[in-house]
Parts: sequence; structure tokens; C-alpha cells
Amino acid sequence: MKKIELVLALDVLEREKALNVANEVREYISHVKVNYPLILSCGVEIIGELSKIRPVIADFKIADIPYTSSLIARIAFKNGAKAVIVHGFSGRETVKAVLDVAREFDGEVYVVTELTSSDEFFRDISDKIAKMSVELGCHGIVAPSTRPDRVKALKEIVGNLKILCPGIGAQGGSLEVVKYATHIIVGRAIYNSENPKKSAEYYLNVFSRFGT
Ligand code: 3DU
Repeated sequence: MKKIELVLALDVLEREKALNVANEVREYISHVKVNYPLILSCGVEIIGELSKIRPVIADFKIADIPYTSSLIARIAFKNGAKAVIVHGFSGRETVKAVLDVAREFDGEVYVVTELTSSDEFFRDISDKIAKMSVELGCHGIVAPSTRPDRVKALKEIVGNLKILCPGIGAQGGSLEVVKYATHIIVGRAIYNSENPKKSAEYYLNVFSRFGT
């Protein structure tokens, strides 16, 4: 069976709910992914608290000039994040600046190639973003489960880099991507379910079976 890791996308707004859900599903998940909704609601310290449960990926989709981007990355790592997500379209210098900070903390950098919700503008650039991610020594890419053909093509470019695929569950992404992905990101289908633990177990089992 192919080993697929499940990442919990924790886009809830209350600290208690975040900690409860993460604790409840901890045996099924490799990482917790936090994003602006949780951080802006609860403060950046939640990264440290969640890190006691599972390593945290700070999905700040960093997309700024190199200097500002490095400040954002530093805040994430200083608060205990193990990885940050950066938007590849920001360009090589921004991604490099984030990588430099990550190296100081022995952290990882994952690069968004194209969003699940739209490829309107990404269509022409995502292959280039994937290539850049390899050239710079990034640790992984984020690729859309809503377009499995694109994940397959991106995998051909990035080879052994990690491939994190959001969009399964609430966004209707295709399970086919487990053939190419190393990590599947699931949010609402777990934390909004009546039984988050059962849902996490279900997704992990389905991914693993589908990936054979
Ligand atoms: O749709 P869900 O509730 O499973 O959450 C998906 C998470 O993954 C959410 O945090 C979102 O910001 C992130 N994400 C995408 O959904 C799509 C992308 O292309 C990149 C990140």
C-alpha cells in the first residue's frame, strides 16, 4: 500500500475547537495546517499549542516582496511552524528569501503551483513554478486535487518533491491524485463532520487503498 499522509486543514475560528479537533484526530494525521482564519482569530501563538499535537504547516500563502516575505516566514517558524507555504507566482527572489529563513530553523517550504478553485491565470505559469521549486531546493509543492491531470503533469516536473493536494471532500477534488501526491489536505470534511475522528480515519483509509 502506498503511504499517504493526511494533513488536517484547520480553518476553524475558535482556539478550543481547533485544539479539540486536532487532538481528536491526531492518530490519523501527519500535520496540522493553519491558515489566516485561525491565526487572525486566535493569534499566532496557536501554532505553538498545535505543534504539541502534530507538526504545523503555516499556510500563509506568502506572496510579497522578499523582505516582507522573510519577516512573515520568520514569525511562523519562531512560533513553532515546521513548514510554510509560499505562492510561487511571487517569483524566485521571494521564494529564495523564504527558503533562507526556513533553513535557519531547519524548516520546510512548500510552493503553491495553482489553486484548486481557478486556473484562469495559473494555467500559463504553474509548470514554471514547479520547475523553479525544484531548482531552488524547495521541499514540496501544493497542487490541486480538482485537476488530477495537472497533478500528474506537475509530478513529472518535481519528481521526488513532496506533493500536497488540497481540495478533497468539501471542494469535490478527485481521489485519483493519491497516485501522485505524498500528502492529502482535508479541512471541512473532517472538522465539520459529526465525528471528526471517524472522518479522518475514513479519508486516510480511502487514500491508502486508492493509492495502491
Ligand atoms: O476545502 P477544505 O475545507 O478541505 O480546506 C482546504 C484547505 O486547503 C484550505 O485551508 C485552503 O486554504 C487550502 N488550499 C486550497 O483549498 C486550495 C489550494 O489550491 C491551496 C490551498
